[in-house]
Amino acid sequence: MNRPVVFLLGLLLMVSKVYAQTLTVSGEVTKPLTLQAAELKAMPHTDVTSPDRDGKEHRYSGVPVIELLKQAGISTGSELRGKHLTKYAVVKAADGYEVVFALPELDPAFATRTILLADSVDGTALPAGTGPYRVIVPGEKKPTRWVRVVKAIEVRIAE
Ligand SMILES: Nc1nc2c(c(=O)[nH]1)N[C@H]1C(S)=C(S)[C@@H](COP(=O)(O)O)O[C@H]1N2
Ligand SMILES: [Mo]
Repeated sequence: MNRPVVFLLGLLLMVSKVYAQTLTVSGEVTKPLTLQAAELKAMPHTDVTSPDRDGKEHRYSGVPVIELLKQAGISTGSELRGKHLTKYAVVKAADGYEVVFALPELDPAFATRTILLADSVDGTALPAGTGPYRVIVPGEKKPTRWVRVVKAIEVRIAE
């Protein structure tokens, strides 16, 4: 292959790699976000331990979903009342899979568990097909909402 072609292919690979690790937070927020991997990595991380499908405990590390929503400007804590209580977050994956969380499920002023956007398990990055980001819902009896390959979080308001 000639040099310009190799260069273009390399560029395409780089762009697609960056895109694959980008997370957007959009919808009914005051500051829509497009977070690059480096920005997410730099945010304060929290650990949660939860049994996996295999029944074994694993330690997940990541950013609490509520922190991402806060950065996008949603109302939390004592401000999470009235009309704000009709808001919910839709977590969307690369394969089109989507699940919903009501805001109080995510807000530490209400919830007893931390729902995490994890980027590592037991100290290593999540494998392809699961990561770079996966939602962890500790203690939930089914892993149905443990969304793999999260691409976007969209806040909506119930009609
Ligand atoms: N992106 C995405 N995440 C997903 C799913 C899916 O189809 N796509 N399935 C869910 C369901 S129904 C289950 S049971 C768990 C399975 O998790 P595992 O692949 O780690 O066993 O992933 C959840 N997360
Ligand atoms: Mo499932």
